[in-house]
Amino acid sequence: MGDLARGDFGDDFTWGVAHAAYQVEGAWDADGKGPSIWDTFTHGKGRIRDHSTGDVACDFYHRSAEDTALVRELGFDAQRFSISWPRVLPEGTGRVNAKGLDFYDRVVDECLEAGVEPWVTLYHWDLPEALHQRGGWANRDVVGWFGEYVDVVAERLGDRVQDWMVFNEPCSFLLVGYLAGVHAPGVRSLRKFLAATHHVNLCQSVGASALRARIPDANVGTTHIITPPRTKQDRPKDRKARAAIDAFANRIFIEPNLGLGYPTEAAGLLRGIEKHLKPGDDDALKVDWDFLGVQYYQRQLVKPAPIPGLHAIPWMSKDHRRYEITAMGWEVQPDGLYEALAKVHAYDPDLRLVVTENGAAFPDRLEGGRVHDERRTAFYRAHLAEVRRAQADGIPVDGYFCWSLMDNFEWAEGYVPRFGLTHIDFATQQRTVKDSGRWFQRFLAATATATDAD
Ligand code: IFM
Repeated sequence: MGDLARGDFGDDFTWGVAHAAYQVEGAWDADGKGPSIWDTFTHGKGRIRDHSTGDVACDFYHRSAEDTALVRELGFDAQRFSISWPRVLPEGTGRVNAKGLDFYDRVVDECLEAGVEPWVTLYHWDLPEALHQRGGWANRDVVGWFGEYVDVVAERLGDRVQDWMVFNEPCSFLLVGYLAGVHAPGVRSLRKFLAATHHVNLCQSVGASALRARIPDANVGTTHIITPPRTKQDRPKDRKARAAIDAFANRIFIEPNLGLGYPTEAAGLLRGIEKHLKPGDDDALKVDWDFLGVQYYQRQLVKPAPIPGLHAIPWMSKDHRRYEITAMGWEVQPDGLYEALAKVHAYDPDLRLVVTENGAAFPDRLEGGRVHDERRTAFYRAHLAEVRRAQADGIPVDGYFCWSLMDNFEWAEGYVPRFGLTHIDFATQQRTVKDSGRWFQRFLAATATATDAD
C-alpha cells in the first residue's frame, strides 16, 4: 500500500467528498422550509440512539462557504451534496420556496468559485412530510410529484451543475424506512415496502428524463449501496440464502431500470411487487444511465432461514475474531468493494462507475487539537487499492467520494458514529481536520507520479 499514487487512477478521475442535506444542513425550519419525514421522526420520542435531531446538525446551511473552502483546501475536486425537497417545495408540490432554492444556488456558486465541482443528489431520504401524509412513496402519485420537483431544481441549477444523481441508496430508505421501520417514516409493511420500491424505481426514470429535458449535456446517474451477501458455508441452502438476500438488498433496486425486471424468482416474498405494475411499466422503468454510483460499506453475513418465500435472514452476529469492526458494527472487508464494483460492472461492461460513497466510523478522540484516526486512513488506503485493482481488471471506475467530509447526523444512530475526515464539535461547530483528512490532502497534492510514502 505504500505505493498508492493519485496519478495511477487516471487524469480524469474525480476525487470527492459526500454529504447529505438532513445530515449536515440543520436550519430545519429556516426561511420557509417545510418539515420532512426526518423532522417528524426525530421530533418523536425514542427513535434516535442519542435522542438527537438534525435541527442544527453541522449548520451547513450557514457555513457552506467555509466548508466548501475546506473541500478545496484538502485538495478534492468535487463536493457531493443533496437537495432537501421540502426546502424547495415545502408542501412537496406546487408552491416553490424561493429562499430554499436560493440556498442551493449559492452552494453551487460557492463550489464553482472554489474550483470544486458540485455533484448533486436529488433525494437523500428527506421526503416532505406533507407528501408522506398523502401516502408518500407508497402512493403512485409520487411519480408525478417527483417529476415536478426535479424539474424545478434542474431549471434553476442546470446551467451550472453537470453531474446529477437521482437517488441515494433506495435500498436503505426503503428497506429500513418501510420494512424494518427503524428509519423515517417508521413504516413496517411488506406491502408498502414493495409498492414504494416500485414507485421509486419509476421515479428513477422520471427524474432522469426531467434532468435530460432541461440539461441536455448532464451526466445523469443514481447511486446504490451494494452489500454483497456472504455465508459461513457454501452448501446449496447457503447459496439459496445468498441469492435471496441479494435479490432483496441489491437486485430489486438496480435491475428494473436496466430493463431486467424484478428478480422474483430468487425470493418468493418479492412476488407481491407484481400487483403494483401497470401496463407499460416495464418500458417506463428503463433508464439509459450515464454512470452508476456504487456505495460500499460492508458485506452482509446471512444464514439460511426456514421462512417460506424468503430463504434467508441477515445474520446480525459478527465475525469479531476474523474482521476489524467499525463503530457501526460493520466488518471491514476492503475486497468487498472490488466485489461490489465487479457485480455492477457485470450488468453492462460499458457503463461508467463512480464510487459515490465509501468510508467508516471509528471512535475518534479529539486531543490537543488533533484526531489521530489512523484506522480510518488505513481503511481508505485499503479500499482505494481495491478501486485500483478494479481499474486494472478493466472495470471503468472514474471517481471516488469519501463518506464524509465531516462528522454528521448518522440517522437512527444520531451523532454517536463519526464518519468524517473532519471532526465536528457539535456544541461549538468547531471544525478540526482529522489525520485522515490530512492524509488525503498529501495524497491528492502529490504529483501524478509521486507515491504516498507514509
Ligand atoms: O450516513 C449514511 C449515508 O446517509 C448513506 N450511506 C451510508 C452512510 C453511512 O451509514
